[in-house]
Amino acid sequence: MRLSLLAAFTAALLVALLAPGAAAKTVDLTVEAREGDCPRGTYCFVVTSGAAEDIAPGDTVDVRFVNTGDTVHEFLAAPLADADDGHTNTPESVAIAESQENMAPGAEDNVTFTAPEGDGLYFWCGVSGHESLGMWLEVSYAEAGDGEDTPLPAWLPAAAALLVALFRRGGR
Ligand SMILES: [Cu+2]
Repeated sequence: MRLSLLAAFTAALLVALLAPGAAAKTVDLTVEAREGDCPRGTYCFVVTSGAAEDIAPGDTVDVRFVNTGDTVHEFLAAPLADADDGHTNTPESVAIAESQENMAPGAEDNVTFTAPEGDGLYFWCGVSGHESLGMWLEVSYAEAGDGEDTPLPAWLPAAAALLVALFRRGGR
């Protein structure tokens, strides 16, 4: 009885360790709306904190959006596949999350959503003309198996094999 409990516990532990893909997590990002100091274009969104590259489908994405510019901006998020290829007029109708509209200079807002299935996310400013000035950002999802998984301890397979052997002997 004691052995079978131990084996069951070990089996549960193995399943937890070997299960593909870590459980959904929360990724906190700070995204700044800028009107200069941009990698491309005049305007831009820049991730100033948080690991956007770690986002995977099913994760909770918690964005702190900060308008550091001198005019109004707003934040929208959509599945990457729904973005306008030319980065000029992605329709607001494809947004899965959005900040307050026309946020004043210096204003902040928090936007939380669940990352949908697909290749990634698209963030853009919904104020007319701003997307075409460069105020957009593409975020590709983390590749499966990247990062978060806990590596297996080297002794675990041997311990599991031993326990299974003991369990089989004890069960007869
Ligand atoms: Cu804007």
